[in-house]
Amino acid sequence: MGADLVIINASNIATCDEQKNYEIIANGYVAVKDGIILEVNAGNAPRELIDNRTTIVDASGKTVTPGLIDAHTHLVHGGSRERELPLKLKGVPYLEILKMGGGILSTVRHTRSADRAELKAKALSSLNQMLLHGTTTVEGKSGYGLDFDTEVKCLEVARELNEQHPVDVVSTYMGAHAIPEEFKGNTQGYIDFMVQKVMPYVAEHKLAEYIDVFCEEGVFTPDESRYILQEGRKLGLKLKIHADEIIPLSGAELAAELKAASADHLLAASDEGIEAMAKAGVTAVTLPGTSFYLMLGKYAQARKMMDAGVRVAIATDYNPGTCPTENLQAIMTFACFGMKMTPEEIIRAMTINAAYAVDRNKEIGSIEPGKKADMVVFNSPNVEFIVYHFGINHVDKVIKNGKIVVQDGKLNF
Ligand code: IZC
Ligand code: ZN
Repeated sequence: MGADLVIINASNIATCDEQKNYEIIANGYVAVKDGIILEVNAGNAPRELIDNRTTIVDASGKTVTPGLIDAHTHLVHGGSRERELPLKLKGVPYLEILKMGGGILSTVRHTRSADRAELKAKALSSLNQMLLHGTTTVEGKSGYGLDFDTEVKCLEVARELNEQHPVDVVSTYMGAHAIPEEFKGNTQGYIDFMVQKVMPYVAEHKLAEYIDVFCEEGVFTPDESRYILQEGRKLGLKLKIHADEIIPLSGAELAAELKAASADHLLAASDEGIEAMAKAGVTAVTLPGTSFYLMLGKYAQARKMMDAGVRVAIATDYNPGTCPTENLQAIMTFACFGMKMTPEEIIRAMTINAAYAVDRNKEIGSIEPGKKADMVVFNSPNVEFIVYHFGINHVDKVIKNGKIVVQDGKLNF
């Protein structure tokens, strides 16, 4: 019996296989059976892999990578924030816009007033964009409802989309994204509300796998963040933290102390925090598109983190304020020029390293026998070209669980 699908003649296959030092195979093939990778190797596919029912994908002149994993997005939300552009251009800082009731709080108003169908249609359209650009697994946070009903509604929308759409959605509860207007001046009251009312429901109904906190000046302090995350852990949620995005608050140190799965942003992370993350095995999720979009003139020190032994992932941070794009390929270019990462490092950061950030490294993130057959075929002779020729979509095909779900750059499911 042959394989279900075989990719042949691939100019380059970036396997991202850790055991094989993330090898790149020139002129190779990949065989898939029952949605799982069967074989990947250099040369021609052995004859016994192919019978008259096998789908053949000719990848001459093309590059194959694992399906991209976007490990940090704010997927479900209402509205958009392009009207804040003039303020941004005048130099009003992000945290200032938030203090004025804009920013996240503006999206909270839009999200609360949107009905379920609207939220779902918008997030569905984002998932389609992600898939078209090569993303096969995405982490999605709540955090634009803040009240019980809207948070639950957004998490339920994410769950429905996970069931209905080819892209896998890993859900995170992020009620601790801002202090809602009804709790203004009463952060502790809001924390108690989350811990007593929302988090037990979210955990009991398995609406999220992770909990995340925006640990930032004017939002949640490190002590408040620690408390919220610890309460989440007691309920069985895994931990993520928005750490040291703008003001250094020792968020990286906190992530290490709590052995969080990931610490995200990290622009202002201290050297001690980076060291501590390396020791604790916390994955750094860097978000260079956000650095660009906030006009910070500063990127996370990915090179320093890698040298210190931290596993570095890269994600979009897709959200309506600080990085309104679903396109991980665009982020590759920001990562290269902003963080001085090589194209090979960038592909790993969006595949196997990102798989660690969502605790899926045993199932996805590399092209090796036994892993899920999530792969992208790029119209590109090598990985460098994808990063170099920027602002366009290089995707030819996306394969999800062994099925071709994007064909000739178009949705096919
Ligand atoms: O909507 O501004 N940083 N959360 C923390 C965001 C950015 C998203 C937003
Ligand atoms: Zn974020």
